[in-house]
Amino acid sequence: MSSSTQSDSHLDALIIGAGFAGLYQLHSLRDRLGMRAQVLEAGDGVGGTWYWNRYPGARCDSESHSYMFYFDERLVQGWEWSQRYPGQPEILRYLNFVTDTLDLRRDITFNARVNGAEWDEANRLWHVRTEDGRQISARYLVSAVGCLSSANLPQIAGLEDFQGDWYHTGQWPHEGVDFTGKRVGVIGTGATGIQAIPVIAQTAAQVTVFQRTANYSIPARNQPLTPEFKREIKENATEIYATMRKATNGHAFLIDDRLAVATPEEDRQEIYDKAWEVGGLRFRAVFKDILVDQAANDTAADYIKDKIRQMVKDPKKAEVLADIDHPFAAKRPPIDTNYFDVYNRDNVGLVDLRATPIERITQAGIRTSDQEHPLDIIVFATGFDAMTGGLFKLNITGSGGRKLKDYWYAGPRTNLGLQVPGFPNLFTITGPGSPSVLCNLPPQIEQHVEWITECLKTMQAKGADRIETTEDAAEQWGEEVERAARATLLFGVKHSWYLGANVPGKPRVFMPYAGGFDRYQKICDQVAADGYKGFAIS
Ligand code: NA7
Repeated sequence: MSSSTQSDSHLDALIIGAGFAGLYQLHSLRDRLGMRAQVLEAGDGVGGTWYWNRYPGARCDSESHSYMFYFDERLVQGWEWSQRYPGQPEILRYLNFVTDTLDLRRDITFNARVNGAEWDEANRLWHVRTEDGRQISARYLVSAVGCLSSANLPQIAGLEDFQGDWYHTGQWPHEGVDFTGKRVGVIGTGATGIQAIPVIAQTAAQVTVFQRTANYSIPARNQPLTPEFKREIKENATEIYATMRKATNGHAFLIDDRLAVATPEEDRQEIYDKAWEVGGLRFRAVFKDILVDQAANDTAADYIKDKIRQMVKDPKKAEVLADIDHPFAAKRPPIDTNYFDVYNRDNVGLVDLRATPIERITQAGIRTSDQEHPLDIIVFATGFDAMTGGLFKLNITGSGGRKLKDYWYAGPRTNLGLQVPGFPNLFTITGPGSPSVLCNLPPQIEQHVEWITECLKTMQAKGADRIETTEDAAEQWGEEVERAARATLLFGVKHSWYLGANVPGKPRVFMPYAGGFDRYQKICDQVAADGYKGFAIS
């Protein structure tokens, strides 16, 4: 069914990124549609997020049996996770297993960082260049660069003066970092900092945590998987996957159909106690009003704040850690292993940046408004230029010379997070406007890859080779994304990266679709059933 002959100088499809999304997209276009498809990958191996994020304690917050592909029986039956939450090395092994099982490596070019892509209307082709000067043309371009791939290194004066070493967690050295006997400063207490700090504290002489915004965290309760559980997963794979596809957040559990505000206090306490013991993101799912009703959310928030005060023995530290200014789970809710406990160690200090902000980095360490903190190593656990940063780095120019960065100057405009007006034949897997970071990513990636594949198959059958979403459709979808966000407590958190607030100058637009993965899929299916309504195909 290939739309090109082998002698054509261009590919049918070029995919950027060899993480979960790029691997599956390659497989489905190459092996299902018979397209000549290739992946360009900046790293020297597959893995995407899990290739770059090798910081100590890097682990997935989704349960392992839901953090995998289900589209191919060989991948389900041929793989076994060792723990409830897979660590970075195990996920990287898994993605290599996927690559080899599906024989994908031969169509991936490594060490190929894309730094330009231009649409050629006359030939209906994308011309893509890499940093080292390669040029490749393809009918379709699929971005599989992920939502959190562009590291956010804050512009703090003086970093160039620092005599020690510094690292960003999202660009961690492959050989690792030896913290033994070192004085380490960690900036950031998001999901990453909360994972890394307890591990770094095990070997460092001293860890100083620089906290700007206090954060909730739920104990992960990570543990090895029993042989019985591993067997059950394989036996019940179909049901597990069905649950993931109908769940609001793509996890292998559903949100309980009860209201925190309508539950008597004693019962509510018992429900939270049990959920705290179970641990992980399931805590968020015990009441259906936690994310939409402030009073409901307060019950969860107060419960966690009390736990923090109980866990952290030093009352001053406890107060700084429990002084959380946003609703529970309205920013990305971390889960942890020994996070709050770590503050009971003698070698872990906490600096409240709200009280004593960072003034600059010096030769010797970090100077806050009240003192200098001498350091040998600074770890920036400061997150990502989320959702749009990775796409902007590709320097994409669409039809009529339209640049993605200019077109999105006021925030991303997409239809379904899958396509952008003015950028024909470009698809963005888990792009802004899709559930993306609010969803467990593998099932969301499967859904996107399958939608794109089905769409291209339909086009092949019609003999069409150009697809572009319309301005109207993107306008309407933008309204739906905002409506969905406004219906939740997430919209009100002004310093959240969901709104782009962590990157100076970034427009404040709520980027992921908060209407639920279940609802989102129905909308995507309906669009396809209506002959790709909102997309011009020719
Ligand atoms: P996040 O969630 O963006 O967290 C970054 C942290 O760094 C957060 O605590 C920030 O504080 C802090 N930060 C950022 N810039 C600064 C400056 N300039 N000074 C002090 N503190 C700062 O990133 P993560 O890597 O933890 O997690 C990202 C996702 O990766 C996560 O959701 C998982 O899906 C995996 P703030 O809250 O902005 O005040």
